[in-house]
Amino acid sequence: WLLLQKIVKMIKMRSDTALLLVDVQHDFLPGGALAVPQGDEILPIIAGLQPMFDCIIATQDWHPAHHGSFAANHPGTQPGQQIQLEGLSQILWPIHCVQGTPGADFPTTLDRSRWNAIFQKGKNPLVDSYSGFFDNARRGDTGLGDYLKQQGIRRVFVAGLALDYCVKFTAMDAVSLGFETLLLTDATRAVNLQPEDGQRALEEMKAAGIHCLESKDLPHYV
Ligand code: VGL
Ligand code: ZN
Repeated sequence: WLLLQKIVKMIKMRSDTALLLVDVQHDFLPGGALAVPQGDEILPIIAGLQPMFDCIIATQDWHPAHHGSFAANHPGTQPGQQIQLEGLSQILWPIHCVQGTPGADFPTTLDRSRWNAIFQKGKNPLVDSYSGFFDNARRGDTGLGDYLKQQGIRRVFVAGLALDYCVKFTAMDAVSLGFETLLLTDATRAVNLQPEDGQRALEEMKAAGIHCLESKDLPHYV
């Protein structure tokens, strides 16, 4: 038992490190309103990652029913179409992650008791919010950046859904705020409205200084 404890301790990340779980919610999983293909494959991987981290933060897409990113709120439009929303280019989505609905909740297979905080985003109906830090206009701030700094976090590992939207935007904001940012490529999946979107997101992230790795390589980053 002591030996086991020792091994578990050995694979703990340093205390300046956090795991950021982006929008791991029912509506982004198979069967959900905005299902990400193979999104469920990341669940056992995340479950395996969690014990290595003492600081785990989840983000939660949390829209009012009248949110401007929903095609249903713009008569005559379809999901996937692009519009201008308050001067910003906006892709229209199916109704998803409405506050208080089961689709906005987290799967019970994830041990939420080990999460230090949940940051909700997308509450302002006039602007979408892909990133866990700022809205797409970069005006609204969820407080996640200040929270991480207060906790002494300097390095973040990012996982979740979807790679080409909320994961990319969250990781890009993290690196822009000065956090060493690493993407766990096996613990994310892309929507791929266009077939290459996921691949393009990876390239953009690498160009911004985000390091990409697989979970199996985490022991090299303790
Ligand atoms: C997301 C589209 C709309 C995401 C959220 O979590 O990637 N994508 N809202
Ligand atoms: Zn959303």
